Amino acid sequence: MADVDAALDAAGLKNAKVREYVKYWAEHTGAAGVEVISASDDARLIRESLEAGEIQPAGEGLYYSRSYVKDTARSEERTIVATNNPSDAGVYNNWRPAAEMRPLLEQRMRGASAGKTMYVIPYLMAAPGSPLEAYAAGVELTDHRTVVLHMIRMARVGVDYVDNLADPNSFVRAVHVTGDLENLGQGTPDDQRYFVTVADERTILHFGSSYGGNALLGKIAHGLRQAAYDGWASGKFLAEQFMLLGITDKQTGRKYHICGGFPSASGKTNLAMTLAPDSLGERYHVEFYGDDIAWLWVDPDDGKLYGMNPEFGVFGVAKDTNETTNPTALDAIGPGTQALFTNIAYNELTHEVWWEGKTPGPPEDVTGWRDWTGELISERSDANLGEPWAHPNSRFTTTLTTVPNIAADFDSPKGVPIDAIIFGGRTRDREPLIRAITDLAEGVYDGLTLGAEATFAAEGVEGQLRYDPMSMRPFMSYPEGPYAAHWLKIVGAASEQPIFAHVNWFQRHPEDGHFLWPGYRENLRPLIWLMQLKNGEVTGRATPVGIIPTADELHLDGVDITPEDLETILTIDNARWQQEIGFRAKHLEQFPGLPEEIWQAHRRVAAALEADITEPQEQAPKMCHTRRQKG
Ligand code: OXD
Ligand code: MN
Repeated sequence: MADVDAALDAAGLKNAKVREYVKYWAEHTGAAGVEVISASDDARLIRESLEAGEIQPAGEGLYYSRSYVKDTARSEERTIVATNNPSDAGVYNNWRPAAEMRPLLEQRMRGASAGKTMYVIPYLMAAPGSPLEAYAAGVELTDHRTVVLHMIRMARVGVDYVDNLADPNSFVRAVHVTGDLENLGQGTPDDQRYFVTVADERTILHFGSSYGGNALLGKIAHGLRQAAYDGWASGKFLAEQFMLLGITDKQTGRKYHICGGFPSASGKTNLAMTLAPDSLGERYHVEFYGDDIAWLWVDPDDGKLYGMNPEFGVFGVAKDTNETTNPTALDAIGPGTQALFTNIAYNELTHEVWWEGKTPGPPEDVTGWRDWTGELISERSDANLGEPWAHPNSRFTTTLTTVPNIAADFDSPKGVPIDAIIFGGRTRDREPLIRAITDLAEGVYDGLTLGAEATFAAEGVEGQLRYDPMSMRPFMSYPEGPYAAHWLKIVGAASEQPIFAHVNWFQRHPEDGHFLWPGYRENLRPLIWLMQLKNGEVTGRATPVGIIPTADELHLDGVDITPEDLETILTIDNARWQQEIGFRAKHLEQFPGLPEEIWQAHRRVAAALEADITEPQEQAPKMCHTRRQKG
């Protein structure tokens, strides 16, 4: 039996509420010992993990780990938001009564950490001094040392973050118990895993995984689900799965901040870490704030909308990260950064790492290389030769400060004023390069109807999106109607309204399928146009679904694009849009209590499209023709 008091005393942890919580769970899970963690413990924990074989060296100051083969991603089906109020049930939050889930999780966790150390990780999901600090403190308890290493990179970790709380009880209780991974029936009808946020009790209970968002509880469970619920319940803020970047115009000295949501596989991390294209580098400097989460609020003193990234690190998808797609990320996981890799391919002789898309092909000499499951590549059977070396959801974990263009004020407690909120899916047709929206309700409507193409045909109707409102579908913690109302209320309170925009880097040629826009660093150009539009320096062209740049308003020097492709991505395909409006109506009808402003926005856009179709030749001669052929 662990001597909890001795461990807490040794760490100088005084908060009586935290001590009570740790004692309860140490006893309940049967942990053999308790250890309180601060970020300064990292080097020691790394040494211990290397000695125990839990991680392996991957070059100077770099480390590699593998997770259990059936534990490689978040599980949406096993993730639940529980509260004491049935009216908190939404379409996406998988709501269950707290009175049902708490006992179930307690039962799963009873004695389940026997023989293991319980690590106590006090953390803060904010810069200290943030106006949202009261919602940011938490204490994760975990029985997995690699999870501790990840949390130290992803959150601000230390005893002081919970010892000086204005209200000693106002920390999120985040309990992570790994369980017997080999006997949990992952993905079967007898699945034992549960990932539960008891939102109105500010308690997170995750059982049955040691991977990513299932186990690093500061990130998604607290930073998104719990924080979104707290932001709504307090009426004070929004917590969204958004990236956040800054653009400085060196000529005028003005700095802009843009945040926004992208469903997975739509290039959010690459955009967050982008650099200015060479030809614009003299004038514009881009800074990185965050790639995954933003909390947004209005400062009552100046009436501006502010945003901040509550995380302290990046948990990025490794696949396809390379010098073209994301050179900044490669620097952030280079020698000496203390980055941790999970589930990529590893060479046990040279300690090199590799993932699909890092280089055009895998290393030619396969000596020493093992795939993410630990199999030697040289021993693969013929049937397995074509299998990926890295898991598609393999990751790198590194702190924000390793990112070369991290913003100088990333740690500012005040946050940064938000100029624009953008949404972007992966859409092969219909969505232009960028369309700006100046009306709040239309902007929120656009976020609610965000989606990405279904990844395989069986999942959906041709041309129909898998909707992912605000890119929050897996993280919604309260019902969608009140969620939309809360958006209107928070952003509506700002005296200076942000501009909204929808972007799409992924439109393809209907015949040969090539991407019409080169993407990556060039994506800065439409964002610069958006800032110029907000400043009244350009006017764009009004369409039923927003304002689109004219070709000469975009700074296109050095961009490899044909005039035809450019015209296509700066045009509205009215027929496809009218079809989309039908899909949208069905999507929104699922959400009871959706504010009337959202329905009015929907009807306004629908009516504008109908009015517009009477003049298709003027609107988009080429585009309409091509798309109709496609059917
Ligand atoms: C996610 C993540 O799962 O950011 O969305 O890890
Ligand atoms: Mn994410």
